[in-house]
Amino acid sequence: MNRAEVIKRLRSQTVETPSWGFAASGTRFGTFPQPWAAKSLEEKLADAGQAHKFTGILPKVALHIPWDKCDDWSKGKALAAQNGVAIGAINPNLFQQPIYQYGSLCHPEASVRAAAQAHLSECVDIMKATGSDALSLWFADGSNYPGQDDFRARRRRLIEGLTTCYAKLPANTRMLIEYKFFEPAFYHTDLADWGSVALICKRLGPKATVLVDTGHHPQGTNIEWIVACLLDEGILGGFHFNSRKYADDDLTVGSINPHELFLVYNELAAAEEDADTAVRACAQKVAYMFDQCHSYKNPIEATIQSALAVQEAYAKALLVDRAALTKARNACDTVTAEECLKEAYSTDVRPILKEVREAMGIDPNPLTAFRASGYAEKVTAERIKKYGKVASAGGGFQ
Ligand code: AFD
Ligand code: MN
Ligand code: MN
Repeated sequence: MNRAEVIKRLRSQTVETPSWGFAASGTRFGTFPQPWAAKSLEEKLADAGQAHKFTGILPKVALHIPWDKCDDWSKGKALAAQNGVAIGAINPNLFQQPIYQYGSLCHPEASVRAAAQAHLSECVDIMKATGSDALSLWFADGSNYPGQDDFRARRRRLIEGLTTCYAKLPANTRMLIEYKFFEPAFYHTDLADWGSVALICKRLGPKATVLVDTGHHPQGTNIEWIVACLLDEGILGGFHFNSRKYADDDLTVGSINPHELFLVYNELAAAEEDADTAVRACAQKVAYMFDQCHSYKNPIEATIQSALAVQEAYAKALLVDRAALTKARNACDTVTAEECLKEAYSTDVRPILKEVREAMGIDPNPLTAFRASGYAEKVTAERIKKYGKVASAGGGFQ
């Protein structure tokens, strides 16, 4: 791909930020004081606006309901616009209320499933009010012990509930169904892997797609292969990008294994050029999103770091010599094929990214520029004044 085309692709790259990524976060062992953290939707949108202002590639913000509930969504949309961003995917919360202890759509009790369905309908209404084109679904449903519940009965209940929700999706929208192999359930999770979601998506129809959260796989899983399979089936809906060392750590994407991120982008870049129009269409519609928590970092700085990481990965993936790679693969020339990827991965893409940012009117060093802006210090002082010294939350070993 020539330099001009690479620059054109990089200028069109976008990733959605998670509203919850700007709020305070912690673990089940406690939440430490994060005085810079956003609490209100207003503050989250302001912080997301800063991340977009300094990177130019983060124009939309995914919301989590009820955390981000707004009594007038025309005001919510206007608030987003005032900060230079727009509302993105809507994430229902079917995992925090006590009634969901034994599941939501999979729950044995019809009244609990009805409550979950009502919440999904509420989120569909919010999609209509905000113009969101994606319902991002993660179910914590699962069990902790052998025999606790009937796997197939749960699966039937889940399919029934998703079928009902699917029928309510507004035109030109879709559901992104996320899988996760464990946590909070420890014995089984009802949507545990890409296959369990893909089978259900195929039953539901073309508006149902698979969401790949890069922290949701067992150690050593070949995520780039999963991405290739989902692209080939035309059911890859999107990503929740983050990094992990051991589990669903929600660390800054690219911080632990940037090579894996490059290999994922390599599959995406290849699919964007695929001869199969359905594969190309799927690749071009992928919803790129972060899903990260930053208890040790200023969330805006961490989000800027994340944007730089995905820009770097995509730039390198675009530099792969696809013709040489295909020729080497067809000749079973393993070393040459491998070297095609290594050549791209080892390319210093900072000069091309500098050119991209300058063309976009963005400081070539987004993190330095944000730090120099003084925004973090300003809002931290405001939030300490407004909320007082942030006490650490209860829960876990205190
Ligand atoms: C948790 C879950 C999942 C979900 C996210 C937002 O593991 O990744 O997408 O919360 O609801 O990280
Ligand atoms: Mn996720
Ligand atoms: Mn997760």
